[in-house]
Amino acid sequence: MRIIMFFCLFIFSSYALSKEVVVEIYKMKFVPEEITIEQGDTVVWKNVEKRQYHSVWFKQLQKEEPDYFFPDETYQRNFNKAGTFPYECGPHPRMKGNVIVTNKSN
Ligand SMILES: [Cu+2]
Repeated sequence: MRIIMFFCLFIFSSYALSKEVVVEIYKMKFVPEEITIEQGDTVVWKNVEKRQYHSVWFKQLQKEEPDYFFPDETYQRNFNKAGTFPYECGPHPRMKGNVIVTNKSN
């Protein structure tokens, strides 16, 4: 019984340690353009434009452009590997951003 409790605690604590970080998309920009997160964290892009759609395209990681998302919609991605991941907006290649994923500090 005690072992099961420890196991549950372990799962719960590792879950609680991974964060969700929000990047807003506003006036044709990713805000902030560059973010630093830890391995395992999730980035949520939130479109807060009035009417403009966008996409979040990691060209190095995926060949095909993902679906556009519209105001009040979100797009999210989990980062399990450390590294630097540049991305851009499919319909607006001038819009660029960067996700820096650091090793999990224990
Ligand atoms: Cu865009």
